[in-house]
Amino acid sequence: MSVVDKTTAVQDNARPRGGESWALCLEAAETVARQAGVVIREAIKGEKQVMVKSSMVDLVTETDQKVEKLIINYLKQQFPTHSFIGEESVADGQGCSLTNNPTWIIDPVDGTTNFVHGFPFVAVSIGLAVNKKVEVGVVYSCVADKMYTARKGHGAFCNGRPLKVSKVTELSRSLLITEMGSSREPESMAIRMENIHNLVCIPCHGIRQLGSAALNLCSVAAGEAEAYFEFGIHCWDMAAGVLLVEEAGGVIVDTTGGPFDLMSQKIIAANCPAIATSIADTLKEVAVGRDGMQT
Ligand code: LIP
Repeated sequence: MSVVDKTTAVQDNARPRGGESWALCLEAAETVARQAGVVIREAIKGEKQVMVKSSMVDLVTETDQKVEKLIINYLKQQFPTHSFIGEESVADGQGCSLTNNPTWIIDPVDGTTNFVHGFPFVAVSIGLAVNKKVEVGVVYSCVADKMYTARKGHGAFCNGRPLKVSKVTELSRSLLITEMGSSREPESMAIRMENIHNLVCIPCHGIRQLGSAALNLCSVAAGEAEAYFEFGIHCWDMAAGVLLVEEAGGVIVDTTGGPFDLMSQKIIAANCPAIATSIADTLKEVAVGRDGMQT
């Protein structure tokens, strides 16, 4: 490939098809995440219209739906050639196929159960994937007013301060995070509990369940926990947070220890390969679906 071709190729890779720069995309995501955060903060302590989705504990509110429309309308106006995957749009029957086109992957209120109860661990999560790789990630912890941002190759930040993962390298000295998820199917519950039991008995220092995948990933990126793992979550829960962990020096793998797949509904995010491998070696697999296969 000639020098000119290589230069062109690099420039093409550096910009989505529409020619927008990553900085512009990050700025737009931050702006609309902050606007969404105002709506969530105003609603979190009020009366809510609560509905259920895949199970009695898989909740959605009118705020989730309103905030997702706000985010998509704003980004569509800025980037009309881009595609969108939103949690509540998918729940309403829209597609969930991740193509090579620049695609915004959005969870308007990550931690909806927390939101319903007024528990403040809630976030707006907005990721941008191009050629199926996340290039931009924004997670806004709107009650705490913490804006987590990352661009691939440019580091991860919280309110502008650099994020770095923990330096701990042994599972026995680790604080872990996981979730029970939104399935109460007895067999999968039993495996989840067995996984928690086996890790606690290593012993690790502790296991936390705080109800937001996006903020769990931010905790790993910020060095506040060594790892987070979960079975049964979706691309919109993970897209922004996985980039934050990677840009903060961490690793993202499948629950088997193999390569991570954003659509696989399972994840291990860790501060280092050694801890990721120790967790993968301990986990028993929980049967989950695959995003984009929704009927
Ligand atoms: C939640 C995730 C969490 C998972 C819950 C739920 P939501 O996302 O953040 O990790 O355990 O079941 O999926 O539904 O609040 O956007």
